[in-house]
Amino acid sequence: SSAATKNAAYFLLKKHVETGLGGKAAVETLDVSYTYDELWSLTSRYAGFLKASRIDEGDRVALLLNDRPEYLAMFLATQQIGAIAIPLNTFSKEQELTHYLEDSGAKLLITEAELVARYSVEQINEQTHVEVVSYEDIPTARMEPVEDILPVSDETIGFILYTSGSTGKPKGAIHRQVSMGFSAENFARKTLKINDRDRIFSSSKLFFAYGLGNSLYFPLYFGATALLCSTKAAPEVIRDILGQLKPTVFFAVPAVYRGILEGGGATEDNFRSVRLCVSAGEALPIKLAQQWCAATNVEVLDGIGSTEALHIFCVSNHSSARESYYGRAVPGYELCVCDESGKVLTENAIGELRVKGPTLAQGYWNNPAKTAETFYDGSLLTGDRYFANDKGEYVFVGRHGDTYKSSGLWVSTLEIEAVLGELAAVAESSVVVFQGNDGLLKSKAYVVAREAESFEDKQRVETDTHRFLRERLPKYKTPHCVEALDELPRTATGKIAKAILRDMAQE
Ligand code: 3SK
Repeated sequence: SSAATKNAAYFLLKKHVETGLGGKAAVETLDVSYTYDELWSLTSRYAGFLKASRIDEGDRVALLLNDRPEYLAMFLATQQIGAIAIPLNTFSKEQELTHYLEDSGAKLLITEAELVARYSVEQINEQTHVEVVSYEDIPTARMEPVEDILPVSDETIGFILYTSGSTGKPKGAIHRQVSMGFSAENFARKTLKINDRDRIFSSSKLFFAYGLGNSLYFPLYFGATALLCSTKAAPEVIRDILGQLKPTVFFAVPAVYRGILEGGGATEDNFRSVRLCVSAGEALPIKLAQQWCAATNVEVLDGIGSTEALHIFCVSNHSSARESYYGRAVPGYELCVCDESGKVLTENAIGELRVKGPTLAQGYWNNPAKTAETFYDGSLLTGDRYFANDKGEYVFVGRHGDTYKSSGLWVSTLEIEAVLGELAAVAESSVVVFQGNDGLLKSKAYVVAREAESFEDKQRVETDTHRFLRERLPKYKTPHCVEALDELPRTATGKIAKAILRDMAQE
């Protein structure tokens, strides 16, 4: 069945205007604030602009914007008229940008002056034939608002999120409009208890699947307030946001939690308005979760999600002492651990995690081969390695490539990283698997030393760390070597760039 109420522009925005919430703040930044009425007014004018630009149902509209209220309005305008939004990473290199635009066949790229200045628009234009418009140039005051909301069905595609796997070019995960409501109901309502009194801040940006939920469809679904920041969420910016905008729910990735802790910003006073913290993107080291909770007196939930699943499907709370990364299925999701043939494994056997749930992508845009590899029989094949324990918990052993067999026994790089977390001299670490010249898989530990300036200091940290690992771990689990770096390489979404470290480790 088709209905206008199934359209995300209705259930995230117009519904609140119709039910008397129009005067409430929908979105705030350190400089501006929009009520639900004002956000609807901007959205409907943007819908008018898209129509005037000959954007029809199913057309792709790429969004290369910093986190700002106009982003929410433009995204919702695409949904309102049945177009497909493509949020793009604002740190994209020109070649990546060209790939996203070409692969998606976007007709229009909405961007902003600051970002467009980084690229050669003529070249992009020549290669992709996309029309490039900065939001600052859209004459909203003169635009005729579109009041109607297109009726959509459960299958209507709302947006495509590009994700880089370990191999090949980034792939576009195709998501339905209704999935935003399902994720809000299952994770935001049932797990996080988000409600209309919440003020939500996410240091992860809207172009990232995690940030899109945190800053767009979670707050708007509940008539809560999204708190946005158009610049990088550096610790001093976060301090201002905490002080002035007083979030109640705080979303970040582990590197941000670590940065705030190390910069001395994780205090009860700074986080007084926050009732809940959420981490995702990569595993939150247990020690970090405990330090965070002790310093701020706010619990931090650790979620596992993926672009293909849209948001978090497995969640854990290891603020209390736990030894491993474990989680329980978010309501509405079914998890199982399978072998390569798809057979469900018994308790404690390591295999691949498969996920079923209402928010899985429909597949990858233009890529039936990768779709068939990743989506099978209604399940998402995550490539991540887990075992299920006897308490119904799923214990994370590592992402694809984080586990390997040494002397015939499974080794998880996460376990080695947890041991490294005990070393006071080590601020951060990442352990990667690589193939040695002898053809065998080995691991290498990269560490960032807390106070090591000179080459000699670093060498000492490497030797001490390796000795410590040899003492604490059986031989088959001990990394082949240790290297101290000034900092760990990171992806645009804040994850440790393991692919770069794997390349560096290759002998
Ligand atoms: O990449 C992830 O780990 C992730 C986590 C939560 C929500 C969405 C994503 C993509």
